[in-house]
Amino acid sequence: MSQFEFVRILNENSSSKLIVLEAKHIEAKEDETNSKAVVIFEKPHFSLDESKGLLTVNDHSLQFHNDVFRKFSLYPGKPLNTVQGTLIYPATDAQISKYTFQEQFIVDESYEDWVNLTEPYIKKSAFNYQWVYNILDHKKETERIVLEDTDPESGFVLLPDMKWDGKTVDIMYLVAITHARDIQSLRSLDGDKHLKMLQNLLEKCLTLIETKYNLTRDKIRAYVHYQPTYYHFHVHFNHVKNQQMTMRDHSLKNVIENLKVDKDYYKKVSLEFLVKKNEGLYESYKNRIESASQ
Ligand code: M7G
Repeated sequence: MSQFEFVRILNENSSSKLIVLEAKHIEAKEDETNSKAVVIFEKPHFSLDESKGLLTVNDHSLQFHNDVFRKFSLYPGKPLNTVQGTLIYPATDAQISKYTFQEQFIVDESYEDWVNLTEPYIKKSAFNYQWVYNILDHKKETERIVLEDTDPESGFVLLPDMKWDGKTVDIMYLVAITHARDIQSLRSLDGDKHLKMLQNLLEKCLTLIETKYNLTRDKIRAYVHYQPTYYHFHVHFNHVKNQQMTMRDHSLKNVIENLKVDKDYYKKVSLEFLVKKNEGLYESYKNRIESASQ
């Protein structure tokens, strides 16, 4: 981190105790394009042991005292003063944009909109899926894999999401990535082709998580994002306590049920999603959004 200097705040969130900065490499030349970084600082979740340790911290100052209410600032040492840092370097403009606070709009996307506006944007953007292929090809994060089904059509790799420390079960966050490389998103799903794969993935991942993390399945949320950031099909697995539900979440169980009712369900329904003003996809829907606000 000391190789980077502050450029600007991209976002901050007081409820999740998070700040996102743009930084640049200290040795970067003025016109160098590859020198930008995104740095995320987060105050980590407290474990029971840590909170016991905090009770014994002597170094503190009293902020106020009123009747039975006292508020302190505590100054603990290691490891209780840990701050988690995530570094994305070099960061593309798209990544910087993704982490920058922006006005948001709801788009109601019909299947025709997907074909005419969204999919062309995805093709044009030529997203980089290297991290996904590195995992599927066992080139990176191999030791973090907790389950793999190697079947090229119905198989997947399950591993801790980048956002999880891999330890605190209350904030469990795993991601299952399909071996099939041609499923972009919910819109690609076809009941005839993909139902077995989805059922296989859901059942095997839930069974593994139940055993490995000692959780019952009513504590595990399995869902797909629409729109995702990465258009290679993957499923998020969270502890119900972790992560607020968002508009992007589509429960995998519901997805399976919808495809059972109609194999072309996701080629018929309209799907709502949020788009930020600084995202590439906003441009595709700009006319519609602007004319709605006039
Ligand atoms: P998404 O729904 O496409 O986008 O999910 P989101 O990031 O907006 O949720 C992709 C998921 O993959 C996210 O939960 C990321 O945290 C996770 N992820 C992204 N990268 C680059 C990595 C990585 O390199 N390793 C792992 N294990 N997870 C990643």
